[in-house]
Amino acid sequence: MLIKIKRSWELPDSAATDEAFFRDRRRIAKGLAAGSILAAGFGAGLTGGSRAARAADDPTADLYPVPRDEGYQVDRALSDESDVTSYNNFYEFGSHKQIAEAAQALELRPWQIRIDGLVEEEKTLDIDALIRAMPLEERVYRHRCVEAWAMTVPWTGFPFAELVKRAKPLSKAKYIRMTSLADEATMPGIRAGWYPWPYTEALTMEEATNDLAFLATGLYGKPLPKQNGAPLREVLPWKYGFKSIKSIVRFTFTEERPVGFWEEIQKSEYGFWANVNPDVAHPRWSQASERLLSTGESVPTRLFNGYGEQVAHLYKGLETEFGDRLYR
Ligand SMILES: Nc1nc2c(c(=O)[nH]1)N[C@H]1C(S)=C(S)[C@@H](COP(=O)(O)O)O[C@H]1N2
Ligand SMILES: [Mo]
Repeated sequence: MLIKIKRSWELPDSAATDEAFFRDRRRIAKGLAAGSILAAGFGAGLTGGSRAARAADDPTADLYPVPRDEGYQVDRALSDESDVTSYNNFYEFGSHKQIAEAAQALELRPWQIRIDGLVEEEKTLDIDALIRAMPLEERVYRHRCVEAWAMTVPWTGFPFAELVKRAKPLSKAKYIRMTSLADEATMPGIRAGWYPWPYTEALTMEEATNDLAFLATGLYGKPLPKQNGAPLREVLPWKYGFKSIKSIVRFTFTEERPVGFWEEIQKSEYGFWANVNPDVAHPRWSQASERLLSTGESVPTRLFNGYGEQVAHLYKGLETEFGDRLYR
């Protein structure tokens, strides 16, 4: 069993806020003030309230809702919030869709994000300072799971490129690997499973800095629910859903292409690229159509999930090298 208990991002040198990372002084001041109030609140909660009561108080809740960027509208109706928050894939809490209740055990604070590997300076960031420093916006995106269900969701978050810029990667960095929290105490999937935890995913620097690549902190104008990958998850709308890794604790810049969780489990079914393509079947089912959450309607799947104009250029010429591996 491959279980990772030690969290390598929990370093003694972890500073609450890294000023060099957050250049905007005004935002830093706001973040720190809120942080101190939060610290006081947590202290009171520990002696008084239940864990559930404390979890309900998201320290970034005051930031929501944020204005929608109308440049990212799509031509189909939003899925119902109640479906998006109750039909989930989050294997850390179970290998079925009804994990929302179990996921409430996830402890969201304190939460730190480790940035390491091929960067000018490795860092550990406090999630609240990070979220407050980023330019938040709302984007409506299509989501297509490799299992052939799909949804349409208004995410709140910030461009992945904003994080990459501040991380100051070295020129030899070619890929970014992301790692989810793997906490035996709160995640039954990790205690019970033989999966290669922690969940990891990776993408190229060009993909991560593409305009569509998004890091979500919220959904439907509120902080991200735990079951949807709070406090920080990736959203890559042109790729199958398993690439959109949840509850991220670490971003590692690398020269070698990392092998993700699903690729390690079954390479022939879940490849590194995993770009949505209706013409390349999964070895066990067709990818030609998808079933929409909420309406149950079946609609044709689109190449790059309908985002070809923005991302097709990233894969020019790679067909000869990777063939249909680009699409599963
Ligand atoms: N850490 C982690 N991230 C994950 C998963 C997971 O099991 N664990 N499942 C993936 C899959 S297969 C999909 S379709 C989406 C589902 O996101 P949702 O539950 O918010 O709809 O999360 C992705 N990110
Ligand atoms: Mo998925």
